[in-house]
Amino acid sequence: MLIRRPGDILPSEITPKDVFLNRRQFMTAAAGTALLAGEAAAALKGIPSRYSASEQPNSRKEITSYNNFYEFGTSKEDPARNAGSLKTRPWQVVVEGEAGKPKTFGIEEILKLAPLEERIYRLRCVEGWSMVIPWVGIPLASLLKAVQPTGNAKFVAFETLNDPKQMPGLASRVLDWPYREGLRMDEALHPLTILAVGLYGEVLPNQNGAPIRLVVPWKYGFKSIKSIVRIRLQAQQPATSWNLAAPNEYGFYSNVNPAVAHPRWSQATERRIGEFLKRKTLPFNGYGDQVARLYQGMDLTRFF
Ligand SMILES: Nc1nc2c(c(=O)[nH]1)N[C@H]1C(S)=C(S)[C@@H](COP(=O)(O)O)O[C@H]1N2
Ligand SMILES: [Mo]
Repeated sequence: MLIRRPGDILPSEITPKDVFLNRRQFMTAAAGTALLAGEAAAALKGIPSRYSASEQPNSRKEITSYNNFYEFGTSKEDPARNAGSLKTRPWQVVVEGEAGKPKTFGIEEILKLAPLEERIYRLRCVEGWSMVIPWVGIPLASLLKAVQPTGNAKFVAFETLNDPKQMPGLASRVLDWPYREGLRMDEALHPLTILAVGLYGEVLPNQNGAPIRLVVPWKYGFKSIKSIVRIRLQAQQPATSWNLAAPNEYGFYSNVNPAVAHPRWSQATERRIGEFLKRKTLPFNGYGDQVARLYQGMDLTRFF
C-alpha cells in the first residue's frame, strides 16, 4: 500500500536520515524576519505529514537536475543551467477575482499563513517518468481562505512570472505565455494540494519553481505550475497553457489515469527516475483513496 492512514506512519519510516530542514537557510532566504522563526522552527522538526508517501525520495541531485520549466528552455537540463537568472526576492503574488478580501501578498506574508509542512509526494509527468519529492510548503487552502472566496468562486486560475529579461525561454513561442494553469475550487481546497516553497528542507531551487509553486500530486506534473505571480478566483473554467497548445492531448483535469492513453502514447506505466524497470501507473497517481470522490459520476475519458 502506498498511502497509509495518519496513525500508520512512523516518522522514522519515511524520513530518510539525511532529510533535515536547514534552519538557517530557511530563515535567511525564505523568511528574512524574526517573525517567521516560529514557522521555520515548525518546519525544522521535519514532522512528516500524514499525507506523505512511504517511498524513498529521489535524490536532491535528481530532483534539481532533471526538470521541466520551459521558461528556461525545453530540455531537461536547461532549467538547472539557466534558472539562475530568476530573481526570487522581492516576490509578490496577486490574489484577486471572486474574493471578499483580494490582496497582493509578499512571499513572506504567505509563509506566515500556515506552519510549513514536509510532504513527500510522487510526481508523475505526462511524458512517462516519475519522482518522489520531499516538498516543504503550506496548503493552498490557507492562502485562498485568507482572501475569503465568494460564492461565485468555482475555479482558480494561476499564472507564472512572464519576464523575458529573467526567463530566456520566453523568446521561443513553444507555449502561449505566461504559463497558465487552473483547478476546480474543490481541487484547490483539497488538503493534498500545496504551495511548495522548499524541498529537502531547503529553500526551493529556482529550477523547481522558486519562490513558490503549486503541487497537485494526483495530477500530471504540468498542472503543478511554477514561480506563481497571480492567482484568480473565478466563475468560469480557466484556460490552461497545455490545453491551449494541444487540446486533444492535454485536458483541463489531467488526473493521472493509466486507463486513458495520451493520443501518442500509453499512460499505463512510468519510469521512476533512477530506476531501470518500469512501474505500473496508479489511478490518481496512488492518491485515489483521498481524491476519487471529487470526480464521482464524471466520465474520466471525456474529462481527461
Ligand atoms: N511555469 C511552468 N511551470 C511548470 C512547467 C513549465 O514549463 N513552466 N512544467 C511543468 C511540468 S511538465 C512538470 S513535469 C513539472 C516539473 O516539476 P519539477 O521540475 O520540479 O520536477 O513542472 C510543471 N510546472
Ligand atoms: Mo511534465
